[in-house]
Amino acid sequence: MASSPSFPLLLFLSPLILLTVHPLHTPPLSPDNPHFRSPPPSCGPGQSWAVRLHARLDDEGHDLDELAHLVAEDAGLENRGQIGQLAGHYLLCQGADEGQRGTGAGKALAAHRYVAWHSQELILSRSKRSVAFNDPKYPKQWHLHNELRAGMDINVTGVWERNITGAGVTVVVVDDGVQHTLADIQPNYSPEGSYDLNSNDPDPMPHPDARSDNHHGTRCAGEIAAVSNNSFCAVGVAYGSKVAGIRVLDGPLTDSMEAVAFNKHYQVNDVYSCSWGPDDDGRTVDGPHPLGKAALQHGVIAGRRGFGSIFVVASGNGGQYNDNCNYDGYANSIYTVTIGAVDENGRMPFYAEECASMLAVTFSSGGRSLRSIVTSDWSLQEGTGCTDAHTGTSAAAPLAAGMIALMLQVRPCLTWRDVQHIIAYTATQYTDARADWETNGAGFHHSHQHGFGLLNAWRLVNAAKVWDSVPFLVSYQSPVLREERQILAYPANLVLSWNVTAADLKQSGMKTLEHVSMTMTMAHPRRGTVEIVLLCPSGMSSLIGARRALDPDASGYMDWTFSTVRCWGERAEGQYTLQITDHREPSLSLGTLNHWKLTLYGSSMSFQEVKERQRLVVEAMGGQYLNSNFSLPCPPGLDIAPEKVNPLTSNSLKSLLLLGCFALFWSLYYTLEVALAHLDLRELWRGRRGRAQDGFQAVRLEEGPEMELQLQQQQRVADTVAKAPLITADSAT
Ligand SMILES: *[C@@H]1O[C@H](CO)[C@@H](O)[C@H](O)[C@H]1NC(C)=O
Ligand SMILES: *[C@@H]1O[C@H](CO)[C@@H](O)[C@H](O)[C@H]1NC(C)=O
Ligand SMILES: *[C@@H]1O[C@H](CO)[C@@H](O)[C@H](O)[C@H]1NC(C)=O
Ligand SMILES: *[C@@H]1O[C@H](CO)[C@@H](O)[C@H](O)[C@H]1NC(C)=O
Ligand SMILES: *[C@@H]1O[C@H](CO)[C@@H](O)[C@H](O)[C@H]1NC(C)=O
Ligand SMILES: [Ca+2]
Ligand SMILES: [Ca+2]
Ligand SMILES: [Ca+2]
Repeated sequence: MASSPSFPLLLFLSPLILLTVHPLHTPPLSPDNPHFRSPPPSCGPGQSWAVRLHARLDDEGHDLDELAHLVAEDAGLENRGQIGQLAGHYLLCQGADEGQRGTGAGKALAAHRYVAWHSQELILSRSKRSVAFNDPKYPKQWHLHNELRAGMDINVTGVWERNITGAGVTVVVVDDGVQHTLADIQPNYSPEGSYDLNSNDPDPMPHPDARSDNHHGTRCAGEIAAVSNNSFCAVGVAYGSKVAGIRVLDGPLTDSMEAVAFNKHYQVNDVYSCSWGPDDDGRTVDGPHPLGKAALQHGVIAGRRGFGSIFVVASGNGGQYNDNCNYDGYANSIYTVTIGAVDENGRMPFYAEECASMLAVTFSSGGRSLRSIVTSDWSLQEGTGCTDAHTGTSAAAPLAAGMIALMLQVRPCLTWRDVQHIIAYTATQYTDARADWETNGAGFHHSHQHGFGLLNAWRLVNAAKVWDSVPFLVSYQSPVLREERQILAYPANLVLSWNVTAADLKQSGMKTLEHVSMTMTMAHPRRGTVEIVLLCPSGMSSLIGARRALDPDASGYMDWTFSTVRCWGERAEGQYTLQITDHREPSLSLGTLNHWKLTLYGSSMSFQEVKERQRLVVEAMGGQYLNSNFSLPCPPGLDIAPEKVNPLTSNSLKSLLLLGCFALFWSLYYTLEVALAHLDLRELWRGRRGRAQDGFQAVRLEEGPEMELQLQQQQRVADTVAKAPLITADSAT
């Protein structure tokens, strides 16, 4: 990707070096310190100076208070006394009419021998401290600022106060349309990023329908970018960003439509917010089909000038059916940011799905007595342009997309993997009875219910500000391991393992992990009773294959890929173990594990570098980098032509998509993927013969050298897939 492999360490260390010389670093005086914010009695805005005096007494034996007095006199300021409990720190004020002398005071302080450090109060943080919007529903948007339950919000107001609102970033809502004529959408609407794939025109305006439910995309768009302070409805997380719409869910969705949607205007659209997925009935195993997969991959390689499109997907609403997002190929893809939902108490709502590949959670609706999400709504049919009833993991994913827009404003060159890393480094753990928090070998906490934790806009943006791109992606693939072994009934376990040695990793240079995935083929009379646990070398366990009581399918799994993020940052080398057991009904026969394969994704980042980044992120949380005009350099990005494909001619589309995919993939990834065994290739080809009826694209894809595509699951369903928006049924709430 854009992260050049060779500029890492120096750049990476530069913030640390800067830190040591940067005056704002002095922790007690960071402008976020409450004492600094409200020093008693305060001066007028922009008229106060904070100073720290040299700790020692001077030769004449003055004490600190006397020194402060002298300093104030010399600088023409008035000493207002010590700041809070901070010995040696004083607040000095200048008169309101002395604006001219402000610069003089700064110079005097800078030159003064008693002064160790000084800073003029930031006008921005003072005058905009309390964001007071006149939008009538803003006070009800608890997910932005929760006064009832402290901490149960996305902590975004401090980011806004620093004028970080998503400016320059475009988020596209891939859904059933966006009503862009609303007062809360229109000023932020991006027609350049929009398209209507259901009607094949550039305008994604939703169409009224019999059930009056094509309001979904508009609601998601409002959560992201509803205009602030316009006396109308609500406020979006990134109200300074642009929002586009791709209308694709209002009608039958095909693989090629999905592929077009994922790359549509991908030099305009930075973040793709997808609040939908395969059926959440607790028995479906499905994901992107070959073209959709190729488009996701192409998007992270070529989108955003090569920094990679950010695909945000919802974890799914099948909680009450025991569904698990590892059976959802969008949610367990390495290319997507998978977001789950928690209610305003931080609890997992009844509808929310869990899985080992979930990155993080953010807020949405909960039980009947809990508040839902207040956002824009369409004004067609019964809509009023505003709603307080947006629900489901559908409502969570757009909040995450909005937060990512804030991150991209402060650091536009973050790659798609940087965004995932920053989420892992900053999401917060909290106490919840249902969460099975575990800390992995690299110190990251994760729970199957909450991912790495709650997204926090303040933490995300501060980390983004100091984040230097991670080294490029590398992968390792084991050979296909033929087993043909019976899956034992619980409490017995089929235990399989594979050792990844230093020599195995030498070629790719992989040191630490990101995603770990396992692709398997299994025959079983009722696959929902099988449970699969993956152990990483550290001993960290992931429930990658959860039991699903409602899944009676008798065809087992055919090359299904499970994945986990729970080993993030750990050392890649060592023994990986699978534990498979069957909580079967005694009447049924035993299943058989035919073959499996391990794939590791990671980078050449060393374990020590992971630890250093963790330290840097902790250090950045004070806000000192955001407040100063600190900035890391950004590489320029690739010059990639906007997609020239006419979605109507699907053949030319496919060729182009794949060609582009191959070219870039070869240049960037080839060396990393060489470990793929040829045996493996033949294996998969044999396995997929006879699926010609499955569609034109299959043959083409398989002939290509494209590596990832070989991981594709066999799709038994037709090209037209039912895609349900992830909203919870009102009857169920
Ligand atoms: C919102 O607009 C009002 C005027 O209607 C203005 O006084 C206020 O400062 C604005 N608030 C923000 C946060 O911009
Ligand atoms: C929330 O943001 C504020 C800055 O606005 C910061 O001081 C505070 O530490 C953040 N809280 C959490 C829990 O991150
Ligand atoms: C806030 O940011 C916007 C967009 O970057 C800019 O146009 C505006 O001048 C900024 N406002 C302040 C008060 O800095
Ligand atoms: C894998 O490594 C473990 C210890 O790390 C060792 O006990 C085991 O024998 C190894 N297995 C193989 C197949 O090399
Ligand atoms: C911020 O930038 C301005 C000019 O762009 C520069 O004069 C000033 O020294 C910088 N401040 C800090 C704290 O780096
Ligand atoms: Ca249209
Ligand atoms: Ca508004
Ligand atoms: Ca699901």
